[in-house]
Amino acid sequence: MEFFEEEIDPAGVAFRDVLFLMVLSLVVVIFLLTLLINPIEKTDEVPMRTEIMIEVMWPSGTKYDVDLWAMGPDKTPVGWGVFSAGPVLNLERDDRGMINDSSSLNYELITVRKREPGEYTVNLHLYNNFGEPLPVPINVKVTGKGDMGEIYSGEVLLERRKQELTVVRFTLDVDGTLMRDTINNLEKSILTHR
Ligand SMILES: [Ca+2]
Repeated sequence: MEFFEEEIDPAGVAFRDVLFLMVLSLVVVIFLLTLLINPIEKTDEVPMRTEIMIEVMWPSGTKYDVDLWAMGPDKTPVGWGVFSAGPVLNLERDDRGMINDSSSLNYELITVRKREPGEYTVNLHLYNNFGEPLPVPINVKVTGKGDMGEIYSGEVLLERRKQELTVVRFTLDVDGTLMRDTINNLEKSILTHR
């Protein structure tokens, strides 16, 4: 019976309430301290300068819907529907051929705004050729700022609808310097990472 009495003892209940409030306060204080120590990164701190430009262009006035896709060291694909990955990659312009397009220019652009160390992959995807003849020739240019200069420039062919093609891969070292001997075009799918 002693145990039962203790259960309904108002002093014991009050003590538990106080203890609960103390623990709750401690949790709140720890949470606030964590926020102060690790402030949430504000989006306006994303550097707006372009470090690397990835440009693609295909015949003007045609209906092909080509998609440019890129992936940086954080492994988040950037392309149609996924416009930016962290502060690093950003799809600045998507072109859907003739759809919603008052210009006959077919051009897409992804920029890299921060020289994050690691590997970058640049792929093309022929979303739809809309009856236009295949293959479609596409001009790709990857240009780095300053001493980095031209990373890739050339023409590639997409031969069938839904084809994904790796155009170029390159790696930046810990200082953000381009490692020229890493430039290659070994196939690596980005779309499978979506
Ligand atoms: Ca497109």
